[in-house]
Amino acid sequence: MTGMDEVGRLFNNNELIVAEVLQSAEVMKASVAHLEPFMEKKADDNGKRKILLATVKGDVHDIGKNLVEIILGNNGFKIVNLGIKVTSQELIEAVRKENPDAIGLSGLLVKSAQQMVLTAQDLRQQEISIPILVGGAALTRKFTDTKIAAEYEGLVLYAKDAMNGLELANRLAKPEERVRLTDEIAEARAKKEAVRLPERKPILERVIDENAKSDVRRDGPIFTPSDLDVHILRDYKLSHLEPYINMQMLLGRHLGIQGKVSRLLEEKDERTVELKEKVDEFLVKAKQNQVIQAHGMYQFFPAQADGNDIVIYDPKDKTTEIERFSFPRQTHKPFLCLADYIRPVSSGEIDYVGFLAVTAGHGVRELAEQAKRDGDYLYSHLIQAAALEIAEGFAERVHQQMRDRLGMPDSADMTMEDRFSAKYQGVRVSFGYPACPNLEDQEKLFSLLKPEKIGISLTEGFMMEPEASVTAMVFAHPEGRYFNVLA
Ligand code: B12
Repeated sequence: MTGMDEVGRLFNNNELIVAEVLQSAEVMKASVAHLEPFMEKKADDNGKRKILLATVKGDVHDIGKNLVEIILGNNGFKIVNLGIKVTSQELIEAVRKENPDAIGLSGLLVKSAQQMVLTAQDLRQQEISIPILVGGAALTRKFTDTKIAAEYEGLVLYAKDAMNGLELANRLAKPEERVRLTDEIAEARAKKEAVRLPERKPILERVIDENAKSDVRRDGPIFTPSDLDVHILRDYKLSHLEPYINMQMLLGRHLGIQGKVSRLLEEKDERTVELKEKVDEFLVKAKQNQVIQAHGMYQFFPAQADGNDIVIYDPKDKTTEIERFSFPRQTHKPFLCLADYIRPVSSGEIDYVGFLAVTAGHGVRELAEQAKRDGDYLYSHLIQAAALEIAEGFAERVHQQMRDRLGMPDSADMTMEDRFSAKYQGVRVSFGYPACPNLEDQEKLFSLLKPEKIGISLTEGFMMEPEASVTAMVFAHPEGRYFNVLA
């Protein structure tokens, strides 16, 4: 079996493991190099197989786009990777220069999906109509069909993951399949159009009951932090973060193991154990060579609730308003709003909220790029995936320290599993997630905490650079929990 056949087999296998594909792509490197002249020729001859890949303006998401690059690149497509934060202008220039057969657009956030609509408009204005493949965590088929495709002359295809992207790209490359694909898409969209349900009203347009109130207790004890100083945790030891890495996310979501990772490890499932060993090897290497640099910070602020707002006061005098967050309230029972977790202004008592920012992403992009150039695809993906999950683990760790400072430490028998399931007192929410969906609030958090001090910056799309970064707001309220204001 040739390397190419081997990858083909894995792609056709429903039980596919991302890591296996990447390893097999490594095995293939030699044969691909051998085939390259042929592929280039094919690309130049009929111009069918060149794809421009870009993460849209304002977005630094790299890992998803890179997976697509590796997988398509090892399947005979010539990929021109334009990188992250690519503006329409840069894309248009690249289309003119490279004359590709398709464009692949990636983005992590809802804002990036909206940016794809603008990008499609800009391309159309320049009379570009080659097919566009779009993908990203916050993107949906519906948004693609109703919003992005509506602004473009050519085909716009939604890829739910990299394998699906490959399948679509393969179909686009075959003229008769391309016609069939175009027909299928048109038919599916027409069908949906015919049975279209009335659109749900956006959250702000829904009728809001002014008197809606949750039952959250407003007069319980106040948890006062030990200080209101800025705490900076530079070069945090990876060995201290290791227990906080969620292996279900790393091995499951990022490396493609299906099922409960802890159970599979207990049962000594061969593939899971093998991959876990690879992760462990990576972590040993990362600790020795400081491959991952983890920096974090947190601070508590005096605060009060004013209706659905949370007012933040200057830590020095606890009376001067320095920031104000407005949070949406659920339009259905139990009518929760984050402001309910803080003492109201009317109580006359000062309460507290905390903010944190962490990153584990410095230098990761460069290392992943290098590994990709060396043909070490699994390592390239692993370093990015590990950095993302280390950042999330670091947020968990910092949150635990903050609970200690609030005088409400976890019980001695709390397991990491319990922490991942948020079975501690209080709640940690991140802007952009369902209880506080307004990503623009990142700007306010940045003005309060100044995560630039640990090397995190905010893009025009309100995304943090480096990619492996997390921010959060921390509440001590015993009833604090996750909820969704959009549902
Ligand atoms: C893991 C995760 C994280 C990780 C890693 C993020 C990352 N870069 O992947 C960490 C912890 C770092 C993180 C951070 C944040 N996150 Co987050 N995260 C997720 C989660 C749970 C999964 C994302 C994931 O699978 N990533 C792995 C990559 C490989 O997957 P992917 O990008 O989807 O790419 C695949 C496909 O989409 C497709 N694809 C992608 N691009 C392309 C392009 C082409 C051409 C093709 C063919 C295919 C394709 O192929 C890829 C491989 O199969 C999602 C929710 C979800 N269920 O999707 C939320 C989610 C993306 N996060 C969200 C948010 C809000 C954040 C933060 C802003 C929170 C915060 N305040 O800190 C930050 C932003 C980070 C930053 N740098 O600014 C929101 C975004 C919503 C919004 N309002 O925009 C989501 C949707 C959760 C939610 N339901 O609200 N997050």
